[in-house]
Amino acid sequence: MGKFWSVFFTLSAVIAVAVCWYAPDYGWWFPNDNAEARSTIGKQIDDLFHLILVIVSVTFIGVNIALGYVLWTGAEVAAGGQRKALFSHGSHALEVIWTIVPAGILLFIALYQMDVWAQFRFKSQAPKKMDIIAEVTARQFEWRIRYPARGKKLMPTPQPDDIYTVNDLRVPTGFPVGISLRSGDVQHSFFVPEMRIKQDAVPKMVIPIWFEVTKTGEYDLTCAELCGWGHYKMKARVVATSEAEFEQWRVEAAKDQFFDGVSPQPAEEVAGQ
Ligand SMILES: [Cu+2]
Repeated sequence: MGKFWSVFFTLSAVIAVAVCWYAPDYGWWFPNDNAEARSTIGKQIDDLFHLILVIVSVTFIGVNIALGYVLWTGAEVAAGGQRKALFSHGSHALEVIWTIVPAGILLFIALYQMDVWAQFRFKSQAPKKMDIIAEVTARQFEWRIRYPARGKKLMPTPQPDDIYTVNDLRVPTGFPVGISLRSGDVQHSFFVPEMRIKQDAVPKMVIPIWFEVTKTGEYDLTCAELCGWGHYKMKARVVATSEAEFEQWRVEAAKDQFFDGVSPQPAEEVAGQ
């Protein structure tokens, strides 16, 4: 039986690597075709993920081969082979090595990812020319979004001509856009998997985030922080369009929102109501 487990643990490493290798072809990997991120920062985050995956894979394979070897030799001893069992009472040298090596690896990862992290999180590293296009307020269990009127800047407090949507975030593509993230109640997390953007929304804090969408399309926005019974349905969409389409949408959304049911609106739109 011992030999079975030694082969099992050694092979599990091989199978895990094979799965990682083939996963992108079968769509088991990140979202999107070819697992390609839909934001500029997303590509860098994927690179970091791959680096960590390589480190973890090498460690996993090494550990499983060692485990397989120990089980194999142990099984031979148990079966009454020539080899004698070795009793160990610990090794200082080994303990120092397996403390220093992981610590060194963690330190390396911490330093290596610093640039990407700073780009995403530090104001000084964010693009200089960037529009804050909307304020997103997470609440149990929906996303409330406030946009400034066309040609205006987003103010910290609501303005009479602001445009509102629920669970529908519109963003232009091709240049960096910013969002002010808030929470109306408990802690939530703004997560757009296709773009690899994730940021906690914390009560009483306004957290700026920015990203540059590289491809037009419709993406999922979900909550990645268990925030109550309705957490599972806290889903919205991000509609990424060209800048012209975004501006057009903003004009139409404002028109709809401020239509009082009486004042002039284009005849066909009124007829279509
Ligand atoms: Cu939530």
